[in-house]
Amino acid sequence: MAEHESLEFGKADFVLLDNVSLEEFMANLKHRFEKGRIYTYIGEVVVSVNPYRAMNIYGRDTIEQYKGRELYERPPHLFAIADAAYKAMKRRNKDTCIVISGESGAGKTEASKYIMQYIAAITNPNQRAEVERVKNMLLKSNCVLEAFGNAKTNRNDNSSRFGKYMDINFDFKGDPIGGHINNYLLEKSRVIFQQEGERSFHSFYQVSVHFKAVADAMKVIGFTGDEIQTVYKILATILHLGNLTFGVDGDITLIENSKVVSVIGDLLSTKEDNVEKALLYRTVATGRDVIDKQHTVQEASYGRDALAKAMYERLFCWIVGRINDIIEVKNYDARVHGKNTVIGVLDIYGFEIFQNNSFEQFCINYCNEKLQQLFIQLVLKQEQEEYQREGIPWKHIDYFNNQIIVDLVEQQHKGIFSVLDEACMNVGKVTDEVFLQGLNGKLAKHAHYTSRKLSPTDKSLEFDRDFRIKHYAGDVVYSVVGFIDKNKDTLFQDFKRLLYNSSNPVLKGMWPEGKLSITEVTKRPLTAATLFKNSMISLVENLACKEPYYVRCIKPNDVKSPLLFEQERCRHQVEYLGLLENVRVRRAGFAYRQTYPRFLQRYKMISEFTWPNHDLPSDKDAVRRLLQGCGFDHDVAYGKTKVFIRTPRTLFSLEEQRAEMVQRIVLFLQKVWRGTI
Ligand code: AOV
Ligand code: MG
Repeated sequence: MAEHESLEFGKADFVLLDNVSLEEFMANLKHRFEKGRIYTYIGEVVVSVNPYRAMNIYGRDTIEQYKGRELYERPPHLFAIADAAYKAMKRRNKDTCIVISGESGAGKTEASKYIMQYIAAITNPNQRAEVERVKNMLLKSNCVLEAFGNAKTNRNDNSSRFGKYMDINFDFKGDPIGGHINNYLLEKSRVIFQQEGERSFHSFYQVSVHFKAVADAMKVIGFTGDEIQTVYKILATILHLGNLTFGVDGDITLIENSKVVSVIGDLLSTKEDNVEKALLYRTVATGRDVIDKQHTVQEASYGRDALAKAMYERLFCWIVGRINDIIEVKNYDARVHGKNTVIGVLDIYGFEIFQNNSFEQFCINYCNEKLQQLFIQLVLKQEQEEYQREGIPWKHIDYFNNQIIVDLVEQQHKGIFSVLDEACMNVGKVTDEVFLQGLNGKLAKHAHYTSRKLSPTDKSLEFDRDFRIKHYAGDVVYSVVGFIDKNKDTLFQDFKRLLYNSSNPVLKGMWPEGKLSITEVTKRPLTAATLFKNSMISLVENLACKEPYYVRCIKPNDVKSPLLFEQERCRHQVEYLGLLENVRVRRAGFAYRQTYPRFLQRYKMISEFTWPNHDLPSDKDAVRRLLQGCGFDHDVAYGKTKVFIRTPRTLFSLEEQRAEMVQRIVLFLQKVWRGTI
């Protein structure tokens, strides 16, 4: 049984539902949400519903209740999952990971923070100073990354606009000794453009308001004063770039508000003239000559925006890099200290649909497809492997496999990313329309792709430049406008040189490739799509070789209300997350499993053969004897190390018998104390 929570709160584990139907699943989810129970298990997976209110369930006392306990011993909680991942790592010397998924605003980032806090709280019992330092930094780094990588969107006021995977390294004692952060594609276009109702990254609004908290966190982590000041200056530069406009005088392109240029020159510790030149001209190599080619107003504006985006992205990656320098494990000698193991925590940007969806949403949604695919594989694989390992036969359950959509995006030659890269490499005129034609040509018959051209009467495809993908989580209409530019992601070399030549060493250090002159730059850089695809593939490989724990987050409504459980909205998520299939797989197999010694520890008092101790050759024999005695032998399979119980009812019954015995023992002891025996 999942725990000792009263049935008044519904079923704490969906595998305990009387019938596995969508109706029952939804009724239980809703009932628990309304009773303030936001977590429910499916076996070892936690389903979480965003409460949109402060819950009093993350404090020190709660942490103590979960520490070192087994998953099923307490009401469902993130802490139990974190503890399970930690125990598995410590006991079995295995790398584990916690994968948190769900759509935008479902509660992934909050969950990842609670998990980190839990791990920090339960480790380092000896209060070693170095370990405390590491823990403090791991926690503080969150605050900095959120300031620079999160923003208000129409889906979430604190939406992650980058993907984050954090490894925490542990020594042989199980104490954190360092970490490493991998960040994935930051939505940098937000720096220059936000949809109505949205904002740029938090950092820009914190320049005067909250920046002290962020600057303090940076200081604690170990950023120097100069570094923090440079961060400010870069933010200010980007804000000023936003005010810069271009005009023409005859055939000369000029900057209309040249005062801004001098401010930028100061901020970047470089000459005003150099800034102006980089904004208005481009150095090109023609044969042996190198000439300065003047930009058109359009080119100059493009360059300015590209500079603002690139400076922010570079700043963000630099911050991550600096944090990594500081938190990375140093001087660890495995021969002395034993194996160094990790727990990885993944918190990405969730699936999202906006009024306008572009390249960024396409990448984000593809990332979610990849993770859904991983879930399908691992949750099924793990289950299958467990049965195989324990020598128990297993039965296949049908589910929607989204591999077809993953392929649609990432397949060589035929996939959308390939078509995009091909369009970008065209020698002739490269336009978004050419890309769309390429898609229509290659994917006309694909069940998950359509476009306005292919479905002219479809009302959801409003514009000629729209195409639609049937994602696992819903249909999304994307506009091809901007795909080519965003994929090429060109930043004129002149800007790189400008920043490299700054007399501010911190800024200079961020732009090492500015060292190259125009004639030395020959290689075509990888496109944004290819880089992202490669990073996703390696992320998935990395996760797949660890023992995974899952948190599946559900967003109860679109208005951030703590009271509203929008039935349809939730049902849709339950369906596309494959939660019902998850329950079925879990149940078609066995609802409950436990190692023989632990099983005995809990239930031995209900059988005369095992209480207080058994004299059978093995714990396995003892468990068999116990279950035969209760008449449950038919509902049970005996694996090599674990007993598997198929139906929850058997477990209920065992629990009832146990409760009865406990009561009898208590009464007996009371009598002994009172001296009536
Ligand atoms: P996300 O990470 O899943 O979205 P967040 O974790 O940022 O979503 O959650 C969105 C908001 O919901 C938070 O800012 C809180 O106000 C509230 N919330 C979430 N979880 C809890 C909780 N356990 N207790 C109280 N409030 C909560 V995105 O980053 O957009 O995909 O890209
Ligand atoms: Mg988030």
